[in-house]
Amino acid sequence: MKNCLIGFILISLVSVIIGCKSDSPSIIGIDKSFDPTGALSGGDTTIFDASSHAFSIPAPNLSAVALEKHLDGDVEFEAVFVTAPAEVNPGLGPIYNNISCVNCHSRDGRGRPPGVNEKFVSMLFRLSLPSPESEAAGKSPIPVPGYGTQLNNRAIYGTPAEGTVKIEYTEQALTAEDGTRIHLRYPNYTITDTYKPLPDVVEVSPRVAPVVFGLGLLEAIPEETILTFADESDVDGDGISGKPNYVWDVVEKRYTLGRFGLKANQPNLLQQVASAYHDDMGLTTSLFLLENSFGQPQHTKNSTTPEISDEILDVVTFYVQTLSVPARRNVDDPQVMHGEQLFAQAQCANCHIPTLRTGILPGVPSVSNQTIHPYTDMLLHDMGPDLADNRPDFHASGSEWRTPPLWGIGLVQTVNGHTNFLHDGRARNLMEAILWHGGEAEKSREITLQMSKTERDALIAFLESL
Ligand code: HEC
Ligand code: HEC
Ligand SMILES: [Ca+2]
Ligand SMILES: [Ca+2]
Ligand SMILES: [Ca+2]
Repeated sequence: MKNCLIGFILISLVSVIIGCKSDSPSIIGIDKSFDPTGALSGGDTTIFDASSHAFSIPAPNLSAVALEKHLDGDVEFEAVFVTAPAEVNPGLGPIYNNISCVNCHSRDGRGRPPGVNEKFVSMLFRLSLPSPESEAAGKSPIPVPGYGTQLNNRAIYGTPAEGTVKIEYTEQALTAEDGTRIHLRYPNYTITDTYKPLPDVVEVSPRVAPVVFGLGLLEAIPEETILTFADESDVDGDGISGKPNYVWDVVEKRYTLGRFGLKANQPNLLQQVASAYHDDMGLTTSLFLLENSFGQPQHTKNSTTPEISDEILDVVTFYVQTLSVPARRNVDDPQVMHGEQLFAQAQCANCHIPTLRTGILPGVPSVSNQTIHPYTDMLLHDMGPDLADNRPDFHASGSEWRTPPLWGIGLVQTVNGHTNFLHDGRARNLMEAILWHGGEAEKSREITLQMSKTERDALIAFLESL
C-alpha cells in the first residue's frame, strides 16, 4: 500500500506509470479504466448495484449539468401521454402500442411476451409486404396498406385499433449428450381482430422491448472497430460471418451503419427515440412529421407543430445514452471462471465480443474513451430458420439478428421478474436461449449439448455474473 501511495505521488508529479496498481485495484482511483477482473462492464459508467434499480441509475461520471439533463430525460421517459387536446402530454395516437416509454422498457429493462389471457404490454409486431427485389437491395421494409410497418394494437377512444395477435406455443424436447432433456417452446403468431383484411402475404416480426442502459457506450464504438469484426464471406473459416447493416439516416439523408434495434435497423439513438415516439406511441417529432396513421382511416389531422419538441427528443436521447451499466458479480468464483472459459471454447465470444473500446461520442464525454464489456459485435448474424422472422430489414435478411449485448443479463430476473430471452421472449431461461442458436451459431449450440451438466451449469453461472 505504501509503495502504491508513493507511486501515486510519483504519477502525479512526473506522470510516470508505475506497476504498483496490479495488486490493489481500488487504490485511490488513479486509473479508472484499470479493471483487472473485467467487472467494470461499463468502464467509468459502471455502478455497483445489483438491486431491482440496477438498470435505472444515471452514469456516476456525469457532470452536474449533465446529470440534470439526464434527470429531465428520465421524467420524459416516464411521461404518460393522453389524447389531444390536453394540458399535459397530449397527442397520443390515434393508434399506438403503449402510452409511455417506460411501460415497455419497464425499469429500463426488458419486456416479455404476454402470458395466457394477458394483453400485450411490452412486445410489438413489425409488418411489411414482401419485397419483389432481392434482400441484398438493402431497402427499408415496404409498408402494408392500411397498417404501415407496425401493428398498432391500441387506439384512442372511438378509433379502431389495427388488430391484435394470438400467440400459441408448442413444446418440443431435445436431449443433451449426457441424457438431460430440455424443452423448447415454439411460438406461432396469428394476427386477429383486424379492422380491415390483411393481405395474405404479410411479413410479421415479433419483438420484445430490449434493455435501454449502456446504449451511449454502444453508440460511441468507432465504426471502424465494428467493421473489423465483419467477415461476410467467412475468410477465417470459423463458420461465423457477421455483417453490418446499412440503414437510412433521416437527418443525414443517406445510408449509414445500423446499430440499434434488434436487426440494427436504426443508425443512432436520436432516430431510434424519434421512431419509438412515432411508431409505438403515435407522436410526431421534427424527424417524423407525419402521424403513423397517415393515409389510414384512423388519421384525423396532423398537428402543425411536432407533438414532441426537439428539446424533449434531445433529453430523452441523452437519457438512454447515459444510463449506467451494472458491474459484474462473483467474478472470482471458480464456477464462474470455468464458465467464462467455456464461453470462449464454445465460440460464444466470437459474436458476443467481451471487450471493446469506445471512441468519442460528441456531447457525451462520460461514454467516450471507455473500455467496456458489452458482449456484442454489433453485427448481424444468420441464426438459422427456427429464429427467423422472415422479414428483411435493410440488409438484414429474414434470419439475421444483431448480436444482443449480454451485460446485465444476469440481473433481468431481479429487475424485471422474468427470464424470457431472445427477440420474441420465447426462451424461458438462459439455457433455452442458447439452445435456440442455429445458423452461424450452430456449432456453439452443439458444443453446449456436448457439455456435462457441471459444464453447462458453469456456463450459466458465468452468464448470470454478467
Ligand atoms: C410498445 C412497446 C415500446 C414502447 C412504447 C417503446 N419501446 Fe423502445 N423498443 C421496443 C422494441 C420492441 C424495441 C426493438 C425495436 C426493433 O428491433 O425494431 C425497442 C427498442 C428501443 C431502443 C433500442 C435499444 C437497442 O438495444 O437497440 C431504444 C433506445 C428505445 N427502444 C427507446 C425507447 C424510448 C425512448 C421510448 C419512448 C419514446 C420507447 N422506446 C418506447 C418497444 C417499445
Ligand atoms: C453467430 C453469432 C453468435 C454466437 C456464436 C453466439 N451467439 Fe448468442 N446470440 C446471437 C444473436 C444474433 C442473438 C439474438 C437471437 C434472437 O434474438 O433471436 C443471440 C442471443 C443470445 C442470448 C439471449 C440474449 C437476449 O438478450 O435475449 C444469450 C443468453 C446468448 N445469445 C448467449 C450465447 C452463448 C452462451 C453462446 C455460446 C454457447 C452464444 N450466445 C453464441 C449471436 C451469437
Ligand atoms: Ca399523435
Ligand atoms: Ca400501424
Ligand atoms: Ca469467420
